[in-house]
Amino acid sequence: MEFNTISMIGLGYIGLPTAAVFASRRKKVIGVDIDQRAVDTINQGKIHIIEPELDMVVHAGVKEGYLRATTQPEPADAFMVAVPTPFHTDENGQNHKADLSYIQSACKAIAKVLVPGNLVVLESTSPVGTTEEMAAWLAEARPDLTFPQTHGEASDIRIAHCPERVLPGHVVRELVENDRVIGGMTPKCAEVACELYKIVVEGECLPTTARTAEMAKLVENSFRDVNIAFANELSIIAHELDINVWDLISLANRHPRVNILSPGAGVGGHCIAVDPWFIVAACPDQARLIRTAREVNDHKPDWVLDRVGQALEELHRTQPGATRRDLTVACLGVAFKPDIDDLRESPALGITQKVVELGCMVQVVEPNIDSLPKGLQSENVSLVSLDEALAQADVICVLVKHKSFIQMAESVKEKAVVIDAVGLLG
Ligand code: SAJ
Repeated sequence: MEFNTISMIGLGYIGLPTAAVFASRRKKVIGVDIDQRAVDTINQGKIHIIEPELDMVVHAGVKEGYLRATTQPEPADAFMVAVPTPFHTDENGQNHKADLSYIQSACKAIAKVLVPGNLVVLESTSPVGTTEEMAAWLAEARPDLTFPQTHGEASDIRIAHCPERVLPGHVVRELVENDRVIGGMTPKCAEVACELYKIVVEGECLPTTARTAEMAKLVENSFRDVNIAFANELSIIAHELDINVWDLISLANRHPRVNILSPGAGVGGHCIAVDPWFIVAACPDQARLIRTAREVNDHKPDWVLDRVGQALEELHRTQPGATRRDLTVACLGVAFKPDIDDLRESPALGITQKVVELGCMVQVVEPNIDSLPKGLQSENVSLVSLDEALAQADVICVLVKHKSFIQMAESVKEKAVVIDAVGLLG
């Protein structure tokens, strides 16, 4: 099948890089987003998100006339949907089911411009069955067209799921190099979707069913979550037993078939802490290990915070005259993982906010930001350099293993009280 025009619905962290990479292959790409500001920014050849190398690819795509953004869908040969699938929020607050309303709105929008021969691919991370649901929404909106769920290989519209699997910070490279799992509602749907992805993907395009592709994405992130939970649980056990967990893991990893991941301040980001819940929500009685891993990782920030509280209590015992405000805790790192400036869903940020509530002075050391985020703007908080923190803090709490901290590890080690959640000190 020929793909002359490709439309990307949703121009966020996945949609925009994907649209730009297709444009770099000299395909006409129409990006669609409900956010007028994002659309205007992109049409000026600029970007509204932070991702290395992306600005260059978007700028080139717009300048050469291959990439254009708009708020209203237009006819195309293929539609790719990359919209958010956050947790659902009902009257009792957030639950761990997925909110599919963004996909539903995307379907409503593209249904109007669908014509026979079109391919629609869902890229958003979704619970098993969502691609079938998407097909049902499209069919409801366009009773004049036929869809795979009723007409199989003979349908007018082809439908597939191809989950994104790129690492934030390396998106542009991984979009091209990674293998892709491509699940069709029928084998023909998968075949046509593989043809689309082969325009940009240098890795392998692996055809399967839509349900397997949906589950593959959830399983990839659950695999990581379960393994990080193992490391986090070990760190708590080792602390109880007075064993250095970093030594322990590096020794155990000398076994040829053991590869324990790194304990940390918790699991952040937008994917690994979210996706496993979609499996738990679907099979609550069966997904016991996956649920427990989530709980272990979610508990880790509280454990780190308890250690800060204990360190402060200890200081009060040795300095009976000191008030809380006389004590300073430095939090090293608030990003959700090393060497990025992304603070969203960051356990380090959550811990730091709770340290502020302990009433002490708080110094935030985060070399990747120039000002404190809203949640940390309080009179007892300041953004300082590592040198300042090392000179002034009573307690140093290492929350993210940024490269610049590793270079200063020896100086951090000299501090009397260090709570090292990430193994900076080895
Ligand atoms: N972390 C640890 N210990 C480790 C590794 C990570 O505590 O040994 C923590 C990090 O500090 C961070 C969190 O886990 O807080 C997640 O970081 P990450 O770098 O492992 O993953 P993300 O969220 O940036 O990206 C993941 C990737 N998934 C996998 O590696 C299976 C990426 O490929 C996915 O595309 C992305 O989620 C997504 O969109 O689902």
